[in-house]
Amino acid sequence: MKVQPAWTFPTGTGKRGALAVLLGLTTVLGACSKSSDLDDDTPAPAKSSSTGGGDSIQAIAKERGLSPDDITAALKTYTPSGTHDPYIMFASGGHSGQVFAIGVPSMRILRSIGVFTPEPWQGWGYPVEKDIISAGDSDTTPLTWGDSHHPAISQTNAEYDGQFLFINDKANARVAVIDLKDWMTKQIVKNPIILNDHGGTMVTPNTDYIIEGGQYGAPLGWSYASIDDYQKSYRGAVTFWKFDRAKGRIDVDQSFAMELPPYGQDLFMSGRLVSDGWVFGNSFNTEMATGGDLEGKPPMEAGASQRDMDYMHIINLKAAEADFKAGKFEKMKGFPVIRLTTAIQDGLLYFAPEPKSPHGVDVSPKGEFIVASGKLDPHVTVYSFAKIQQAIKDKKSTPDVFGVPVLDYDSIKEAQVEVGLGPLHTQFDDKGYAYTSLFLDSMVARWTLGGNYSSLHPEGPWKVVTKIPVQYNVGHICIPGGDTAKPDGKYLVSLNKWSIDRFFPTGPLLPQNLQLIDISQGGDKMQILYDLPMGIGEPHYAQMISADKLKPYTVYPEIGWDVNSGKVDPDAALPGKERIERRDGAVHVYMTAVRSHFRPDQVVVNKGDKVVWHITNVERTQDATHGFAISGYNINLSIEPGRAETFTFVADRSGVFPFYCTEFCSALHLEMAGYLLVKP
Ligand code: RUQ
Ligand code: CUA
Repeated sequence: MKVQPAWTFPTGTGKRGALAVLLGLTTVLGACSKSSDLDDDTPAPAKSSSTGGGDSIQAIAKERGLSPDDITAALKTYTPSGTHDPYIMFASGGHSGQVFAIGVPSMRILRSIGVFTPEPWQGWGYPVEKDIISAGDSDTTPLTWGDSHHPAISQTNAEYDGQFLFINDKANARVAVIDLKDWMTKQIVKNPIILNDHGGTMVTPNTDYIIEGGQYGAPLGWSYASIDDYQKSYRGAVTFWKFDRAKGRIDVDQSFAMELPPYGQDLFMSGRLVSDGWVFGNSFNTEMATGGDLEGKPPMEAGASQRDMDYMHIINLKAAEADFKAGKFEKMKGFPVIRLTTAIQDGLLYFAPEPKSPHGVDVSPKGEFIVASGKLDPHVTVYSFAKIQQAIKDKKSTPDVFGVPVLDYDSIKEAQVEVGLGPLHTQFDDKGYAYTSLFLDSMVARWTLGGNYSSLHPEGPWKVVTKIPVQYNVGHICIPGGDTAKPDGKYLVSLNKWSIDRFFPTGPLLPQNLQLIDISQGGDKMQILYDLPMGIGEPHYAQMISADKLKPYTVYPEIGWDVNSGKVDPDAALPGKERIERRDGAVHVYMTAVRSHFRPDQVVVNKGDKVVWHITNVERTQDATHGFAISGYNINLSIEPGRAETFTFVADRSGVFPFYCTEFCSALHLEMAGYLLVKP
């Protein structure tokens, strides 16, 4: 299919003049270009220095079939070599198990971060971080992948602080902590009572807790119960992982869970400012459908979408924390769980009816509204936190089958906004607009918030202002700070699930399409600027932060740095002290790496020896990373400047095994090698 340029040159004015007029670019062109002499066959206006470069842009635009909109989009995203992006977006990798960092607006992929899946380029899991990855192993099965879904940047006072990044693994109910000083995963915790999660990770406004909601109802603690006993024996849960910021780790001993009905909990979101201390979550299977299609029962998805209303979960986290500290919990697999009966009795849990198979639950910047999207309802429903509090006080509720108070819908509803088909997720900007992704419509709707935001809108409150088509099947959307008290309304990224005709078909498996949209102007103006094909994973959600809030190391602070403890390893290999010694029944190798050699470059052991190998990159130069690989032993490390690593293996195969540096680090990179000799 040939694409026609949407725009042709007006006649009579000369292409260059027309282009400049259309783009309003006269001064830009004049300021940065020399006079041109390109293949323009219309008489050019007088060659003055103010319009001198127009011909070349015009010729390129013509040749490439670019419209004025294309050209403005290019100008808004082009990031000249050597300049940096003002925003960094962290996107989950879906079932690749990783996280991707992307510069915005250039949409250049800057890095992947190994999390739940071993990743050879970073040496992630070969063999050093195996213990971190395997922290979530189920009793018998080693895990080598995850389904990363929702990244969360740590917050201070309900704003991103750029210190840590958290992410969940839906497949195995794990939560990972990434330190944004070196962009490395430091910890993975496995939820001991649930097998999968979805409503994670979201953080409370000062990152006291990382929230992890479960998803599919199951007997808690990985136990067995007949599916016929679903209502009696199956449960949902939400877990509050306590974060110790000073240590940069989750403090498992201060963490707890709350038992919930088996309603298919979905996303969770923390309240903030006026709703600080409260947490909101969705559910989509209050029908408690269990499938059984072979037995003639309704299939899962039909069974789970029969009722008009499901329940938004409203949790008083402050009160739950007090109950936990008062010991009002039971231990399950050694993990504290506040039982459902306690949650009901102590007023920790309320429900709000929400139409129909809801998915996203999002809190407005100042925390006063909660927006729920029903996938099968063309509206988003907006609840007022103040009204929720009033209804709780007035006991305007009736119990559900488990006894959880269901608040009166009409008393707590603030508004319903008809946004379109398949609403999923909502983000907010700095101009009082909300944006909701529409999966079925393949659009993003911009609508006005009411309440305190009303004065910002001549259009009136709770009104759709415009919708922009995206390509195609959008899931999450991401605005810098779009889920914080301080959103920044310049860009929106639409994380589309299908890309169909957008790129050259890469076989039957196509990339995802992340589309960058300019939302800097209000009203009905939104413009798609760029398509980023993501061919290395399936991002679900992303969070974007102003780059100046990130303060990463350029090299590790000192030579011999242990990336896990965050200080110098007392047993690190150091320059001048390289050696091989036998002690405690093992061979200890102390090796340094520097351009362009390893010292020692010969290591001789006996077959069957246990080898403890310490290696330190002693470089102080930024980007002087060395790799380290031993052929035949599946050993592969990335050692950034200053970093010290230790790995252990049994030399169970005799032979001669070259080791070499895998990063093209210097002119003599190929010579950066040596031999491991294992004597029979
Ligand atoms: S969600 S399917 Cu975040 Cu829309 Cu996971
Ligand atoms: Cu070091 Cu190549």
